[in-house]
Amino acid sequence: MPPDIQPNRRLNLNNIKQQPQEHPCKGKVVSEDYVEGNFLGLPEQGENVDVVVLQVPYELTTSYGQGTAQGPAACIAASGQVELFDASLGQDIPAGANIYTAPEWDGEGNNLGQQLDNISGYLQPWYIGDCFPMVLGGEHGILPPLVLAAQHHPLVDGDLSRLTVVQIDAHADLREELNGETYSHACAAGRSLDLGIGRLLQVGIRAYSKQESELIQSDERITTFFARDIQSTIHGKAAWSRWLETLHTLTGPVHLTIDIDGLDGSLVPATGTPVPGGLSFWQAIETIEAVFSAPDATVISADVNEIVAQENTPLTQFTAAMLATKAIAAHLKARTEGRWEPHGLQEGRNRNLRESTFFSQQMK
Ligand SMILES: [Mn+2]
Repeated sequence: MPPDIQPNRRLNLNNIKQQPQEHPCKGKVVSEDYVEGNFLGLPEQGENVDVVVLQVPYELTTSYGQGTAQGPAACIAASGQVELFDASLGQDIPAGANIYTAPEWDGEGNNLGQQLDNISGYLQPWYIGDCFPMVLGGEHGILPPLVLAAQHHPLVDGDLSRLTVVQIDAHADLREELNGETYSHACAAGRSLDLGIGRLLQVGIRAYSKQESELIQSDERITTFFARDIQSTIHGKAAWSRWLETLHTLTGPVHLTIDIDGLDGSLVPATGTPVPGGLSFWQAIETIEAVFSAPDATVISADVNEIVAQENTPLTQFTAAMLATKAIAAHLKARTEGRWEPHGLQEGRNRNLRESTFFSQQMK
């Protein structure tokens, strides 16, 4: 494809690690301030942090595919290709905000419990309410340590029953254990319920066990919109409207967790367990926009997980980068419309890891 019909490209997709290219149409460098290693290539602006991009390259229990440990970095590299203009926001990201890409989680911990504690300790300093954490994973097993960190958010205030988790996923992630591991990514939502979250809303679910099906029926904290229903050729539109209406009625603090395998497998072929029959890209976007625009809820954080670096084409990591960008744009819109306000004083960039022994204790 000749370069002169790619006017929107900020970086060449096939050379995402290279320096910014000359813009083929306008004859100038359009991203001269592009910073490699930063989400969207955005330069840093001062000490205050409005949105923090946190990377958790965690992979311990992925059952089928491999490679989630490289996912966050691949997603950040691919984000250089994402347009900064968001039509719903009506302006370019960062829209006056400071988006800070923090150093990635260092992977420390000699066993599963210590690693989960370390993830929680890495995330917790960003959950004091002065900024919006956008977490890139890493396998879905990061969700319980994230929820543990989120209890320190002022709107949760130590009472996780106030927190709603909205989950885009192919899998219910409600298993008691997988291959003997109770903190497997296949148990991420179940362990979050065990931690005490008040409500779990799931969409895109199409791979689940009998036991998970029974739990969905019996546990009134769980509301599940199955992929089969929302994609039905006859009743799909009505089911999709009900999903969006359900999101509109959200109240209190909300965390949005996006397992990219919730999207149709054709969009994210490199993720650990791609599954056919999932959400379209626009259904994922509509879900993100609906969660962030719920009038009585505050989205305190979001994650995009199970990202794997796809070779030959960056489709998987690029799709993940677009979802994370949409979440950031939707957060910035919520700020401008008064649905998100900072709590407490701005603490800047240098935040010390918090000690956690919760998961180590659980596994004793
Ligand atoms: Mn999952």
